[in-house]
Amino acid sequence: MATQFFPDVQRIAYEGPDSRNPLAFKHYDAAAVVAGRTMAEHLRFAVCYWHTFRGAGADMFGAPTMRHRWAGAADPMRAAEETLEAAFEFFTKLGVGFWCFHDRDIAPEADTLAETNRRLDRIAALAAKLQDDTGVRLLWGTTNAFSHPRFLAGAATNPSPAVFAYAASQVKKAMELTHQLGGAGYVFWGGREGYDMLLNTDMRRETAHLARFLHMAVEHRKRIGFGGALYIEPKPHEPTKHQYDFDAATVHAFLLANGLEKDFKLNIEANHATLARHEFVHELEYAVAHGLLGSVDANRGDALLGWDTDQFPTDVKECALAMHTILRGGGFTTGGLNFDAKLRRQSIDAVDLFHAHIGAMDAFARGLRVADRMIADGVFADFVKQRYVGWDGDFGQRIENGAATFEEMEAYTLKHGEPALQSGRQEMLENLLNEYLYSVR
Ligand code: XUL
Ligand code: CO
Repeated sequence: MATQFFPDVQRIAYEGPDSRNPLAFKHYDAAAVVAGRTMAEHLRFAVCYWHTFRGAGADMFGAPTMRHRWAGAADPMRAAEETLEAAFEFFTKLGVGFWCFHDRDIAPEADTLAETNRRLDRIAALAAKLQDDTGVRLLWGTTNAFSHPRFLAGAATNPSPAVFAYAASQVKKAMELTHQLGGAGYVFWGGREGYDMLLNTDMRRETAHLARFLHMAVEHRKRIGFGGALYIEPKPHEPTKHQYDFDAATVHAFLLANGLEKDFKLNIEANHATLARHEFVHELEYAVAHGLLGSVDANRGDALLGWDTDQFPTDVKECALAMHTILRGGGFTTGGLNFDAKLRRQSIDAVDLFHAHIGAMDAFARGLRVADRMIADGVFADFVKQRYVGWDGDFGQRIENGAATFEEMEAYTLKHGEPALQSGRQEMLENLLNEYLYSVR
């Protein structure tokens, strides 16, 4: 591919931990084998199209600060094509295996649905060609049913069935394109599926409509033979005051209540977890515990700002704990680590996009190595096993298997008296984690 949009950057190489080259990997060595798989296979990095190529630094208080070379064409379709070409040049130079998009990121919306879909077909044909040329694959596709004013009161949960129908038409098309491009998954993030006030909202009806919408999506997936996974991405609030897909546990309950639990897995986003006042690893652990881990939107928030800042993940400890849970859950199958993250408003150069992704990939590569050592040594797992050892005996097993009664519990307690206490050893384990974090290179 001719270098056009990032002429100053060559393919990013792995140079090892002693390198001081900001445009090289210090830890991410795609072909290095960790626990039987290459780093590339474990981490399945994806670049997101929306922030990386369509974001330009605008915030609630100010205009865009970045002038992207690829966004300058006067004809919006030409600009869309150039953006896609720039994106594939970037994916290739960075050395990521995957990308993710929303329908409205890749092709500008036209005046009618029919014309919008024609534009999407034209861009998807170019995407298919660029995928073939580069070997970069689609991790997942999704629909933007939250930016256009028609979605001011939500999409599937809108008070109007006409808006529900519009959103369904969009998902239909975006899922078909994802299928056509060989996508490994399809994401549902309920952009405005929630409410701003309850006095104007029929919550029971709205959530029932959301379930119906998802059932219709499952039926369409079967009809077109799309074999990719379907994911729901929880988020507690923002843009609405309350989003129905609040967190992993809320979505799980919703899926179970509506007979959808076999058809959906979760796309866990770090910054959405923290907005729900959970640690990122809590959401992952919940998903793994219930067989729901699908994919991850890898980013981070800012503890002092408290909104969805979508920063690039650079906290090695957070990445290590995340990988510790992901690896113990068997690792990714269809999913991966999608950088749903954007540059800070003052990072205005194209090279900043490389710095951001290189740092994030290195942070996860270090996290992977740390997690692998933690698991291989077995110290944390042994501690947990020992902590629950009482449950492995006859008495504990009778309870776990459902054979025991409250009468038996009372008889046991009367006989054995006060239970022995044991320390949870939190500080010892925190110290140990630091040893793993700072001794592994
Ligand atoms: C919004 C968010 C979305 C989804 C896809 O907070 O995370 O970008 O990942 O719609
Ligand atoms: Co996301």
